[in-house]
Amino acid sequence: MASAGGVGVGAANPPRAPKPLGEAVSGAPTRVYVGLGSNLDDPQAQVRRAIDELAQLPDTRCEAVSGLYRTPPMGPPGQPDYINAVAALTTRLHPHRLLDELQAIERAHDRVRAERWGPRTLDLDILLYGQQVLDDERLVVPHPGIAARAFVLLPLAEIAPDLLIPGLGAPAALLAQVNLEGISRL
Ligand code: A4P
Ligand code: MG
Repeated sequence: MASAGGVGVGAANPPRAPKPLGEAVSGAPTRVYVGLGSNLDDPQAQVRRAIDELAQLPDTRCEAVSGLYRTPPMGPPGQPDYINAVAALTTRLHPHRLLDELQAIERAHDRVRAERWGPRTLDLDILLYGQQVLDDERLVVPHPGIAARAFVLLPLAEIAPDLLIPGLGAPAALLAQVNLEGISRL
């Protein structure tokens, strides 16, 4: 998949000069998993567009993307089914800078923050940032919902079944403990 991370080669597409490492950029490329979800305004198109946008993030390369899954909503009743997917990225962006970029993508999809777990055009969650464990006012990683949510575990297990989730184990093992009812892969 296309990368904006300066990996292009050849005269027509010379590598970008490396950006200076500042506070907002971490030194080491880190494998990150991002969960995508949408249940408004053509959710499939929202998710597909967001996958392209993730691949364009600075200092970031998209390594793998799961299939798209139709999933029953968790949260307030009466909302449409969701489309969910997971993307594996390699990024040099610091976790908070990555969150800023993800929230900018959400805003570009006209995401309105109304009620918790309410319907949305696009939700982007940092599921994992390497093996880091973070817990501050803006960011909790691994994402606290991972272990209990089939709509996260199924696409995650598809692209990284044996991944070690700090404190939790592997997606494939966690998957055995959640309810997969009503979920279909598109
Ligand atoms: N935040 C903290 N940790 C993270 C993280 N690891 N990744 C903070 C992203 N954001 C993180 O998020 C609220 C705040 O969480 C952010 O400002 C960020 O600083 P939000 O997206 O504004 O609010 P929300 O999404 O309504 O709340 P929450 O608790 O994050 O919900 P979730 O966990 O994102 O779940 N049903 C199905 N089938 N599929 C879905 O994808 N998604 C949700 C939302 C509900 N039901 C769903 C699905
Ligand atoms: Mg969220």
